[in-house]
Amino acid sequence: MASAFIALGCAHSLVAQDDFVRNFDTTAEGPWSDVEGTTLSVPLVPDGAVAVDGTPTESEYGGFEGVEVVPNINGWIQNFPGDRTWNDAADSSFTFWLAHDSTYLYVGVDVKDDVPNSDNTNLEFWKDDALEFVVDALNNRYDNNTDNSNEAYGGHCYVNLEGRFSEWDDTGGFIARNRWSSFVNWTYGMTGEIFAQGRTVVGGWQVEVRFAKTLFEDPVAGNRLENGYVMGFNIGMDDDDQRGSEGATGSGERQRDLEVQYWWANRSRLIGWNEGSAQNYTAEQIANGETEDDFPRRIDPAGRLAHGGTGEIVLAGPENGFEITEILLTEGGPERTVTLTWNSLPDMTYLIEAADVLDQGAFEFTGVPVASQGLETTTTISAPVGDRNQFYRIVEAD
Ligand SMILES: [Ca+2]
Ligand SMILES: [Ca+2]
Ligand SMILES: [Ca+2]
Ligand SMILES: [Ca+2]
Repeated sequence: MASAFIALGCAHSLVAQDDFVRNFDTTAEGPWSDVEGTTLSVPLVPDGAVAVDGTPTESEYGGFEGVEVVPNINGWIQNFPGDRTWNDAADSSFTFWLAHDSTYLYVGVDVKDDVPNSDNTNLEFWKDDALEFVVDALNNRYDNNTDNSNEAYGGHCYVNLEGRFSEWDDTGGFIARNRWSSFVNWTYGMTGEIFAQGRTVVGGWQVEVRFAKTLFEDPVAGNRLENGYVMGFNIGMDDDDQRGSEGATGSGERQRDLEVQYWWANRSRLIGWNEGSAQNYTAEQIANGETEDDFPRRIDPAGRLAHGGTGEIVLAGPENGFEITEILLTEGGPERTVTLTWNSLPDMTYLIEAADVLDQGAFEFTGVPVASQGLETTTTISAPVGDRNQFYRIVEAD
């Protein structure tokens, strides 16, 4: 009786997961639309520290804490194809790491996937096991479609599980279509502006991608990917489990090769906000959020490829390291307080420690742990009264 009951339970949960990806509310807010949760600080690492060899290690990526994306936990699920299907994290989920050096932006990805497969051509890598990227290089957050906006810098592209690039003609060695960083005369390869290396591993596959910063730097705008520059960035996943009819090796039991497509970020965006409407506003008006009154803001299920749906990455500079940036002593009444501000990482918890003398062994925890408030965190604690020194240090708790 016990084993029959367990078998029934398993069958039921498989059906439930398929229902979940088909009934997923593509307009709902969630971790994918949380602004703080979809803002990541990208560590600056020494030139050449990342080996693009298909094996991402945490140390290569400057201690960046890998971001895991799972469809039913925090990934936004595309409402296509109609018979989309997903079982569990072992069927498809991924963890990604980001880092940059003086020349390149790096993305390392570890993918859980039960059936690694790529049997379509570069232009159709979305029908294979592939990563998708959307880059909003100037972070204008337009409500556009990067499949037809032919971005001058950035845009939409795919990298398959072998590390091959959607916009490149592997045979001819030239750009296959001009919709990705179309103002840049880029090449793909070990010495090119784009290079990636992938390999299958037990339970899935791993890829590392290297993008030259020049792909995203507009000489007219003068943006440089350094020292805290903020850029729109999104990463998505396509799963082909060799059961479709579109590639060379599928079994044909499904019509589509694509079983599920999901994204790390899909933020709400100003519907209709585009290059044309931006000309009616000054940079100051945009910065002050005056556009919020003139355009409705929501998540657009059909707009997953828009700039406005992307998350944001902050290209940390050497001065964006972990340090206390401000100390403020407030006196008055019987109480004295000190307000500390420091550069923080999202999702981190911090401990404030204090000492009477500047001696590493003298520091003691002052009280309650402080949850990160994003890329900058501030907290106020009581300070000792009287004419004496007090030293503070901030410690990462996890
Ligand atoms: Ca590596
Ligand atoms: Ca799979
Ligand atoms: Ca395929
Ligand atoms: Ca697969």
